[in-house]
Amino acid sequence: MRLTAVDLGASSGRVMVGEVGPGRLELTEVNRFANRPVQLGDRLHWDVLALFTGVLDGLRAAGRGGPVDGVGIDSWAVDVGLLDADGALLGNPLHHRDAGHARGVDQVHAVADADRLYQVNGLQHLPFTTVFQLAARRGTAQLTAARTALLVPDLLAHWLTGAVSAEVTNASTTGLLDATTRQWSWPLLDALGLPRDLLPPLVSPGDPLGVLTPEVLAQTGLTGPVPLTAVGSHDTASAVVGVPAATDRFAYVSCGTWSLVGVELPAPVLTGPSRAAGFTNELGVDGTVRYLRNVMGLWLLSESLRTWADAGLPADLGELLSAAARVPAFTAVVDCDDPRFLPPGDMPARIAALCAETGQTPPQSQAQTVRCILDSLALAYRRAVRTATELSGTDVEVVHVVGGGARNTLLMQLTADACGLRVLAGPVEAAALGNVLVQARALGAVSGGLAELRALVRSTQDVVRYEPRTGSEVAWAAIEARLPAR
Ligand code: ADP
Ligand code: LRH
Repeated sequence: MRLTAVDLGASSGRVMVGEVGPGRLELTEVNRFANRPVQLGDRLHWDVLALFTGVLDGLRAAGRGGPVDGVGIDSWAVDVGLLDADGALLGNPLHHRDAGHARGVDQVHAVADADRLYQVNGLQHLPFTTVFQLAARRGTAQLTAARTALLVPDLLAHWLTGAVSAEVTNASTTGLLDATTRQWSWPLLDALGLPRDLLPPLVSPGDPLGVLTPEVLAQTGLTGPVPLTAVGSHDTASAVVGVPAATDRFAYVSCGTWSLVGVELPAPVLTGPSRAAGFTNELGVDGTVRYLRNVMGLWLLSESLRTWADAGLPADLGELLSAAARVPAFTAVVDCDDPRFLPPGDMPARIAALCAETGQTPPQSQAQTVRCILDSLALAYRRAVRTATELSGTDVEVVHVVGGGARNTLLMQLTADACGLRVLAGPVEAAALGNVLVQARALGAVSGGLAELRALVRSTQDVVRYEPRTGSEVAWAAIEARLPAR
């Protein structure tokens, strides 16, 4: 079966063709396009129509290579497009890095304090979670006119097929889904004064969403009917499906612009210590719980590169990573999750400021800045993996790293050293693989549970192994003691 995965990340969108069958999983990229946020006045937006164009271009390219048997869409979480009563998009979706969302936090906490909210939605406090975004926009002309809020993959699915739905893995990131019942939390919505029908009916990965509209078929040159299947539409949910685990005892780092670090569980952990440690209970494919922590991730690095490029300084990723491998470790480490890193801006300056604040000598060169980022990320992964296992009462023997960051050999070795565990790095395109696998299973090309899907990934995709180096635990314990846990 020849299936198309649309996978939209914060840094790029990609359309991939997956050829899937028993013992077969081959992925080919047919379109990749930049995903560039647009600052308009004081608000930061996604250019969702440019992304839709990238999707159409990708579908057209997919069709040039052969028949397209199906499509699935996943993207980053949290952000929504608002539709009016005629189904028209009310402005571009706001980016979660927009500073204005935080205004909603107090409004939500006025109806459900942080403890209560965690009991309901089980999410790490992040100031941009959809519930805060919507609360901050109450009373605006836009939200008043809105009849439907669609998460980004659901919005694209709507434009491709007409379907109006909310796929549940991504719905679980909104803060409006009850982590226990896995249904929309009407009491929370009512307390916030948000209309219930703003939220569309929930669907699950594997559910059929419809077929591409005649307009889309005409625009892409595809021959219908082409079914769109709900996948783990949250990119992290699809990425976790694409983890090539051979055991249940694994932790994962979905390592892209964000790093999502955690374990897979059958049920949520909604305890006070879990909330205090900033752990989230998002839903995974097949009813699993993704018990994880959002770590600021390679955003620190990509924004540093952008800052340097704008200043006319060298900004080649490969060269800077090689240089970072040559500078001494642990010159300085920062708390990657400091909220000051969230918005776009001058990361090297912010890193230097944080080093000074914590009594450390700030990095003196670009290579030292990169090294500081990578050491700090590995430290954050160590803490998140250990805390996830402690709080969930699980035990892990290996850390799987998927996403673009799996290409970063220095970061992978540091992660193995910091966690004191074997790291298996790859596949880079785990989200697209998880996307096509869930489609393939729904359409009958493969069968089995997550273990069988992962076995197929394992037998077909390249993975690189990193072992912790002798003596690293002493060094990492010392470095951990230097920075208090958040
Ligand atoms: P997203 O899905 O959030 O857009 P990706 O999974 O595509 O993110 O990962 C992007 C990140 O992967 C980049 O910020 C970069 O740090 C890292 N990356 C990509 N290619 C390489 C490479 N060749 N070497 C090292 N790191 C890489
Ligand atoms: C990663 C991701 C992450 C969310 C963030 C908004 O791409 O989906 O899981 O928290 O984007």
